[in-house]
Amino acid sequence: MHQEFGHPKIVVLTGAGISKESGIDTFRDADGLWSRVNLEEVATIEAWHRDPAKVLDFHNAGRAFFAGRNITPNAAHRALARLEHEWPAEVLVVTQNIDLLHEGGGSKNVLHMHGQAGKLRCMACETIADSDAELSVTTACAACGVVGQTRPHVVWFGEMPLHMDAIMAALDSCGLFISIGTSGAVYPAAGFVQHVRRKRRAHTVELNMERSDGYQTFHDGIYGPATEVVPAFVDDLLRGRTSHA
Ligand code: BJW
Repeated sequence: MHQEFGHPKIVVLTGAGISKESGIDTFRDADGLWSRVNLEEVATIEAWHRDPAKVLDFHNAGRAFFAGRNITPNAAHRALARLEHEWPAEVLVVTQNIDLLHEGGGSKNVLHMHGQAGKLRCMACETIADSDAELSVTTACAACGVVGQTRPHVVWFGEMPLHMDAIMAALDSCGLFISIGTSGAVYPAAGFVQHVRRKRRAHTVELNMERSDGYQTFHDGIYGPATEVVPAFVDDLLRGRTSHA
């Protein structure tokens, strides 16, 4: 059993909805990013090969957005940090978000499966560098000097998400899977709930503003703004007032 005195290991999958109340737009809501830009043109590996300047313009605009606002962790991020610190067994946050609000909220055990803001990667030498620099097709890699191959350290459609071995190992040993603020539209993250149910009968709960695409796969669903439902759910878990089996 992957439990510590009756407390299962927990994997929390988060998506853009958890950061919405911190001022960051989601992707697929009516006012989301994909209502304003064509994802095929800015967030696919094909787009990078076809028109890197356009992809980098999108990245630079996002970078300017973050820089111009005071974006801070909200009560949902802080509640997950509290869960990690007070739960007797391991709590891992697997986030699809590139923002660093989980870390800012105090979580230590976080994997960014779709990459991370503030990092760049060279397609020529694979060096990952901490940098928030604006990028253009004439940018040279600081490590290998190759021009035009430095890109944001994010995962586009058609690319393999990061940390998949560690994520699958955590899913295979968790007894409670919690999904927060994600539409369930993007794989492989959208398939994690089926995986944990099939593989080891973990209890599964979704917390979201509305039912996600795969809501019927979860045992339980709690709906409302993340800043309200996540702290209340964490409180209930820590006080033993909610079932995790
Ligand atoms: C609130 C709230 C509040 C609002 N409180 N909640 C055909 C079938 C199946 C799969 C495929 C297929 N063709 C291709 C694929 C694979 C493809 C895919 O899934 N496509 C689908 C669109 C069909 N996936 C990939 O290509 C991935 N790679 C891959 O699969 O590799 C192969 C592989 C195989 C086997 C194992 C492993 C790998 C890569 C996906 C890369 C995604 N990249 C992006 C962009 C990052 C770049 C950037 O940011 O610049 O990542 S896309 C975008 O979507 C971003 C997000 O992380 C991701 C998920 O979005 P998320 O977080 O769910 O946001 P939303 O907006 O969709 O939902 C927000 C939710 O919050 C909503 O439900 C709201 O209601 C809620 N909400 N306010 C609580 N206050």
